[in-house]
Formats: sequence, structure tokens, C-alpha cells
Amino acid sequence: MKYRHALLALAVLAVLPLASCKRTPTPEAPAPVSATGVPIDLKKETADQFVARVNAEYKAMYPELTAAQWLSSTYINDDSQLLSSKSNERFLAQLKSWIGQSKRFDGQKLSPETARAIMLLKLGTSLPPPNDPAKLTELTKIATKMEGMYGSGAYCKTEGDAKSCRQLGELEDVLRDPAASYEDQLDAWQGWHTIAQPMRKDYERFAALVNEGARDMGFADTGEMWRSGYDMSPAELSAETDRLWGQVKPLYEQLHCYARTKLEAKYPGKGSVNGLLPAHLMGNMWQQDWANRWDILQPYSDAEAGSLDVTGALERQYQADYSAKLFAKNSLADTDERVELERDAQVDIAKKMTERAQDFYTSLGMQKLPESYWQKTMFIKPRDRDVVCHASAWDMNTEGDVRTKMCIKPNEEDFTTIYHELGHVYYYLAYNKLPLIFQAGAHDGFHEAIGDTIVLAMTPNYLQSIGLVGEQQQSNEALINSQMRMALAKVAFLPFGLMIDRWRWGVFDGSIPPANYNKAWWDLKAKYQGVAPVTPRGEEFFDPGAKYHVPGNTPYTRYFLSHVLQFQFYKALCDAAGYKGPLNECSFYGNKEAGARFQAMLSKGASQPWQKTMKELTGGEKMDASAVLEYFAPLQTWLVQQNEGKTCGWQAPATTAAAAPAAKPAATPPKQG
Ligand code: X8Z
Ligand code: ZN
Repeated sequence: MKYRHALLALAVLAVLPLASCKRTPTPEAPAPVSATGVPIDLKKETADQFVARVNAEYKAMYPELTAAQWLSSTYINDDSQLLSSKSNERFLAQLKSWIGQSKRFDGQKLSPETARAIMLLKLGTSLPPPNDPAKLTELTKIATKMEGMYGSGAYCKTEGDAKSCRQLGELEDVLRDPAASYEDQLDAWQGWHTIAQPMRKDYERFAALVNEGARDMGFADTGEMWRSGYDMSPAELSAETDRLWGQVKPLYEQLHCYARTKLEAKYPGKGSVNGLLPAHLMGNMWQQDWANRWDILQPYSDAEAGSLDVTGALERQYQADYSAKLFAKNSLADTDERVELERDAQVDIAKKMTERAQDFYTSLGMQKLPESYWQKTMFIKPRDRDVVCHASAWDMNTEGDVRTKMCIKPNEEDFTTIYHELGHVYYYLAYNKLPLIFQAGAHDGFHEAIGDTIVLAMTPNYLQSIGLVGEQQQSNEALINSQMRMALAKVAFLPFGLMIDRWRWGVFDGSIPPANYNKAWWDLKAKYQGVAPVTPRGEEFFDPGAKYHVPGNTPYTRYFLSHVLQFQFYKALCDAAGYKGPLNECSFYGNKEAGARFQAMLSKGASQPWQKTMKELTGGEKMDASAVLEYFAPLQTWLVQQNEGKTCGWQAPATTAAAAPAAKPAATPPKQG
């Protein structure tokens, strides 16, 4: 999950919640009382006392908030949504009240910790609440509703025939199936995107309401507020993302060129659209990870390079367990019993995958997950109700009740996602001892990068050591295959990580008006990813709503930054482990020195500017993609050879440039420094 601040931690939503007093105090008329009901004399309270009180009040209301959100994410219905949006509303009203109360310290000389806490408080939600109580109510309702629509979304091929309905997981299975036809993949892709059409009006209203909230809080718009959480000005953050993208773009263009050649060979006459990659053929609903197209993108055959088929190994483990369960029943199980056994086997493999991920963290010297984690986590998709399957990690009470929520299947993508989610969980556990306002990532990209740093250390040798792949060869073919495996997940992601918020920043600053929502989306996909739909996607569609983080209102720049940071962290931990070889072959599994360095970073949370935290781990103070380029140097050389003689690159539609200016001057002064 994700949260910006633990403050809201829960990932969830950005709709963060919280609750406590029944009133909705306004900034102008705060009438705070202590947790025991004693009125607080704001005139006498010092800034340090104020921050201590907010931390205490926040901690007291926090478990109710997270409980309501957990409920509405793992049991979608009208009742849970009502509780969730109400608790969110109370939290946001309380947050507003605290922010109003903090204004009396403006311009005063404060200790650095207190000044930072107040600054973080002002950025404590990605859902800025409007002052008008009726609009706040409306906003939290829409936010909860959109997330619920996404979670319960289903595409029914034959209208009125419930049996023909499929949810995201089943539609994704079609996209990742190498044996599925071009038409079936197109149908699955288009089908999923129908679930977002009804969100368009809601999103338009949502954008207007959060923008009003952002302006009420002194920001030009919601995008500017989101860009303010990086210990630099919003304009500097925009420019940073441009700079980092410029560093990695040549590598992405080579990968794009290679993938296009392979697609054109596999689908003669329809493997590309004017040089762009067809959206439904990339093995992923959003073209953010191309690893599922290993069938056509694998550089060298298994015979030449050895196998890296993690999915095959996990599926075999699952099947063996299921067969053993059936066998134990003497094969006499009726249909219902078989379904039960199947589900038992699904939970077993999901837990085994999670234990394996935990083992990596404990090998670094980190603690085992608490028993409650195993009891309260949602491991697989329930049969009897709708849930938000999108993976998330939760800190329920800041005192050890940590959980993850996923619909785990035995495949490589989910296996690595578990390592990702446990990165969030270990961050929570490490910073739980800090005051609540500091319980967040150094910035949100750090939070996203922790688990992925571990994923980079899941080298072929590591996978072999845990029995998921066979004997590894030491050959150039094996190296290129292993680099390609990582690049299809990490390099393919980079432009996607950037374009989502280019779209939202444009929506929030008005440069993308509602009448252009879908066009601007595809213009940006063309410009950054070089991806296109094969059929027209006019304004009757709302394709952004088919990606979780849009209806879920989770800012996305964090993932772009994470995909740069994780290589910096990985390199630093390899150095800490004393590793000397080529970067891409390093695994620090089992290395306690690397673990201690990592843990030291996690335990700092958001208590100091991220630049300082980064310096303590890596020695540098800037985000920088040179570790990405160092890591992929062998692959980049190989790709350039493969693409020799080809005309690489693509022409995005001419209007693209108009969308979402990246480095636009801030309309308000920097909020932090
Ligand atoms: O949303 C996630 C995580 C939860 S924070 C599963 N990720 C992004 C996505 O799925 O779009 C991880 C990588 C990018
Ligand atoms: Zn995450």
C-alpha cells in the first residue's frame, strides 16, 4: 500500500480516514478537547505540545479508521462502504481541524522536528478535503464508491448471462496466456475497460471536489499538493521526473524496438499500430509489465540458456499439493469437496510463497511476521463476496497488527508482488516506534522501493537455491535471459510509472478538461510508452478508470521514483555486503550487514528529509538512474545489436505534446525544504 503518510496510512486509500469527534470543526473555529474530554486551551499550548497532542489523538482514532477501510476493501457492499466513507469523512474533518490549529505557529521559530511534523501534517492525505462539510461528505462517498466499482467490476460477455461474467483476475489470465488468440486477448482487454465507463462522471466530480479541497488548503490544485511531498518545490519535483526519465529513455526505446520486432513476427500485419505496441498484446492490462510475453520475448531458448520458469514451478507445487489432498480423500470427493480442497491448496501455496518472502527478510536479520499477520491476512480471493484484489499492505494499529490483502495465484508476478508488499510491512514495523506523524516513508517512492530492492536480489542463483529453477549456466545467453526477465518488469514499467500522473496532473490543473479525458490518456500512453489501442477509444470510454490507482486515488509518481531508487538501494546494499562483481549478479540474501543498513533506513521513517536518509544509505543525496543503466548495461549492448538496421522509435500523435506540462512553475511557494 501505500500511503504517503502513515498518517494515512493505510494505504488505502487515499481516502484516508480517521475518526473521533462527532463534530466537524472548521479551521476558524476549532474547539479541541483532550482524549479525556478536557477542553484544550489553545492559547497556552506550545507547538511541541500541539504536535504531541496530535500524535496522541491520531493514534487513538487510527484503528477505527483502518478497520473501516479494511472492511470495505475485503467485503464490498453498501454497509461497509457507508462505514468506510463516514470514518474517512471524520478523519479528514479532524485533519482539517488540526491543520487549522497549527496555523497559529506560522512564522514562529520551531524546533526542526516540530516544524517537520507540522509540514507533514499539511500533506497528510492525497484526498484534500473541501471546507464545505456537504462537499466533504460527497467527496468521501464518491471516493469509496469508485474504489468499490473497481473492486467489484466484471465484464459479462453475454448481457444477462451471469455465467459469462469475468472479473479482473480471469481477464488477466487471458492476457497472460500465450495460447490465447489475438481476438480473445482483445476481448479480455476491451471487456475489462467497460467497467470504467460508468466512473467518468464520478471522476469528473471527484476531481472538482479534491481541487476545491486543495485550494482550501492553499495549493493551486491537487496535483501541486501531491508534488509537494518531496522535500523540494513542486516544480523541482516535476523537473526531477523529467531528468530521470531522460536518463532511462534510450534504454526503454531499445526494449520497445526489440518487442515490436517480435510482435510483428508473431502477428503478421497486426503486431504494431503505426509503430506503437498494441495495448492488448503486451501480457498485461496496462502494458506496465511485459514479462508475461516471455513466449515471444525470450532471447535464448531454455536449451541454450537454462530455464527461468518460476511460474511453472509454482504451478507444479500447487498441483502436487492439490493432488495429494485429493488422494488423501481417496478420490471420493464430490464436486463441493473438490472445490474446498482446491481452495485449501490455493491458500497453502499462497502461504508458502509468503513464507518464502518472509525468509528473505529474516535472512537479513529482520523479525518474523507476527502470528496475527498469518491469521488476519487475506491471501486469496474469497468466493462469497467482492473484494479489492489489488495488492496492499496494512498497518492496522501501529502496534504490530500488520496485514496484506491480495488474491494470490501461483505465478511469478504474484510471487514478486508478495516480496513488494512485505517491504511495506517491514517499513511499518521498523518505524512504528516513531511518533505517528513520522510513520511514513522518507518519501512515498521509498516506501514503494523497499520490497522491490529485495526483488532485484532474487537472482537466478537465489531462485535456484530455493528450488524454483534448475541448475544455472554461466553463459552470455543465460545472462541476457536473466537481464531480459528483469527488464520486462522494470524497464517496461518506467514510462507507465510516469504517464499516469502526467494525466492526473493535467486533469487537476485543468489542461486536460473532461471532454478530453480519454484522448489525453491515449496521447500520453503513445508519447511515453509507445503503446496504442487497436480500435478507437473515444470519449464514451474512461480508460484511466480501468487502472486501480485512478479510482483508488493513489498517487503514482511514487512508483516511477521507486523504479529508480530501488536500483540505488540495491547497489548500496550490495556494497554493504562487500560484493564486488557485476551489479546484476549480486544477491545480498543472508547478509546481516546489508540487513542492518536497510533496517537503519527503515527505522528513520519520515523523521528527516529524504535526502539525509538517502545519504546515510547510499552516500548520495540525489535520485539518480545511473544504477539502472549500470545494472542493464549487458542487455542494452545486446539490444542495440539486435536492433541494428531497424528504425527504432515511434511517432506519437501530434496533439500529444499539449497534454500535462511536466515542469510548470509552481503557483504557490514551495511548501517545504
Ligand atoms: O500498486 C502496486 C502495489 C501496491 S503498492 C501492488 N504497484 C503498482 C501497480 O500495481 O500498478 C506495484 C508496482 C506498481
Ligand atoms: Zn506498494
